[in-house]
Amino acid sequence: MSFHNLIFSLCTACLFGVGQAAQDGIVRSPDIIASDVVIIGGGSSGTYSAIRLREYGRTVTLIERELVLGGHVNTYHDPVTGQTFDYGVISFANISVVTNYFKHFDVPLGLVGDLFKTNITYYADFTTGKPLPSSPFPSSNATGAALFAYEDELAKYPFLANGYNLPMPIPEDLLLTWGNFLKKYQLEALAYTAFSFLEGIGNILAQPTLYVMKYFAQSTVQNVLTNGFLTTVHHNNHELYDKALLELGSSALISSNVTQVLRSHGGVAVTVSTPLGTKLIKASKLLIAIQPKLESLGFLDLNTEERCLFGQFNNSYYWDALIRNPGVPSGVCINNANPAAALALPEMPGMYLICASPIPDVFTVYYTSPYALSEQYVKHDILATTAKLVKAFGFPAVNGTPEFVGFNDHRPFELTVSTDAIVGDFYGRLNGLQGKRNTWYTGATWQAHDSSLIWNWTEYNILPQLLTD
Ligand SMILES: Cc1cc2nc3c(=O)[nH]c(=O)nc-3n(C[C@@H](O)[C@@H](O)[C@H](O)COP(=O)(O)OP(=O)(O)OC[C@H]3O[C@@H](n4cnc5c(N)ncnc54)[C@H](O)[C@@H]3O)c2cc1C
Ligand SMILES: *[C@@H]1O[C@H](CO)[C@@H](O)[C@H](O)[C@H]1NC(C)=O
Ligand SMILES: *[C@@H]1O[C@H](CO)[C@@H](O)[C@H](O)[C@H]1NC(C)=O
Ligand SMILES: *[C@@H]1O[C@H](CO)[C@@H](O)[C@H](O)[C@H]1NC(C)=O
Ligand SMILES: *[C@@H]1O[C@H](CO)[C@@H](O)[C@H](O)[C@H]1NC(C)=O
Ligand SMILES: *[C@@H]1O[C@H](CO)[C@@H](O)[C@H](O)[C@H]1NC(C)=O
Ligand SMILES: *[C@@H]1O[C@H](CO)[C@@H](O)[C@H](O)[C@H]1NC(C)=O
Repeated sequence: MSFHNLIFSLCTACLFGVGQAAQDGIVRSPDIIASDVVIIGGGSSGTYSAIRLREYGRTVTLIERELVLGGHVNTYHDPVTGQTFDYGVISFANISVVTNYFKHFDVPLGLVGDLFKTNITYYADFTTGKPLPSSPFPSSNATGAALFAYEDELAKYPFLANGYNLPMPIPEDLLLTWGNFLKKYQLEALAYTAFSFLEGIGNILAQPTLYVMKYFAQSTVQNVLTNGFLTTVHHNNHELYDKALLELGSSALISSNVTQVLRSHGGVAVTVSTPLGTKLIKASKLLIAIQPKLESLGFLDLNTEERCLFGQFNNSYYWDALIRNPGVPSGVCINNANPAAALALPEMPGMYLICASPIPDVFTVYYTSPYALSEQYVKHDILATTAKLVKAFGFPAVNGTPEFVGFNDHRPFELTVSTDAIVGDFYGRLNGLQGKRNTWYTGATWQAHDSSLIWNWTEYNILPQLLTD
């Protein structure tokens, strides 16, 4: 055993010892951590909040159940070429909150451009695999015109830019299904663009317009029209989160499970099971940065109001995957369409597309469902659908068999409530929870599935509340 190895094994033994002691139920003083703010969830909103609060001189403890921070960010590291690319969160808006954040970690941003380097786009009915003779969707000119008209509609609801501060009564149009809204304003030409940019929400035409407009925000429409989306120059969004984890050091507890949260007038006490044993965090404020589905909050001392509100959320499902050797030729992208369906949008559950990635032989797949499906089912459906496409297109045989080299289940994705609940001021009551019982909330449920807008909303609406004494 070399000297280096000896040191390592001593450290391991030492760390192990701490874990053992804690498992015996002895919480000694070093295992009590005092912080100004304790944050549950180290994804997009929780990591941003932790970094910014520290810049403002507050002490934080960030708790993340996975081994890494980043939530829906999935960066693939190709073992063959050493290249990286993103297939989870990819794009950001060019706004100061975003550019300052990336600059802080010295992660350069550039335009997304032709990220996926696809050179041939096909359309097919994924239920049969059959190629369509041409795109069943409107021309880009018609789409552009519809997007401009949509911006005029969006401008009627400026309050949508900041959380869910909805006026009462709720404007009727926001309660229409997205399908009926598109029909009413003759905006059908943008249906496919919205479908492809707002993935993960099940059957988009059935969603209340409120949710689609929150997701398809002004900044997104602008970036679609101008190709203005940013991404990391190194095609490695995870770099930001890896650097954030380093900066947070012992303030971040990763691979850790919250087992209990007790809130009182004095503050919050959070018990966490970590790989180094049980820790008790005592903080003045709690920031919940995970999506508040009731079943995800088993650790929390919920009161009747919280239980009643969180219990009303339903959610959609969203998966991304990488397949090596699917049998699709390099550079090819196949989009799912159904000319027989309304606006040619395919019914979900199903795949949005299978598309070449920057790594030869590796293809990306995105999949959604309005209801729960098992990992086994989704994987099987992806492989079966891909095989149908390969056969129907008559692609030449390739070496190797299809193999998943990435697969992520992003549930729960979009949290929604019924239109009756929306009309009944659900969101007014939900916002009323902010600051009650020393607890604040951030993340997609409170703004939208858009990291740029989550950071912007957190910066200007939530952090100021956490910074007051
Ligand atoms: C495939 C995909 C692609 C996307 N692409 C883009 C894009 O290109 N641009 C864009 O702006 N947005 C994109 N989004 C949306 C994304 O920005 C948002 O979904 C964002 O991640 C939401 O942030 P959040 O903090 O609410 O949740 P998350 O980022 O999901 O963070 C929640 C974190 O909490 C952790 N956690 C959960 N439960 C617990 C627990 N009990 N204890 C401790 N930790 C817990 C999770 O592991 C996770 O890290 C994409 C989303 C997906 C799924
Ligand atoms: C972002 O916008 C600024 C102007 O606000 C511009 O100077 C800059 O070039 C943009 N960034 C990128 C990568 O396009
Ligand atoms: C689309 O718009 C461009 C410029 O706005 C124009 O030159 C072109 O002819 C249009 N194409 C169609 C099919 O209308
Ligand atoms: C956290 O929970 C997961 C799933 O139940 C479990 O596998 C893991 O060991 C737990 N980790 C700790 C540190 O308690
Ligand atoms: C498309 O790109 C791939 C590599 O990215 C290349 O192998 C293929 O020849 C290209 N096909 C065409 C028709 O340009
Ligand atoms: C959630 O939505 C799905 C799809 O519409 C539906 O099947 C399911 O019953 C809903 N669940 C709840 C709790 O409302
Ligand atoms: C960011 O937040 C500010 C302050 O609330 C708001 O004025 C601005 O419109 C937001 N930016 C975007 C792109 O939504």
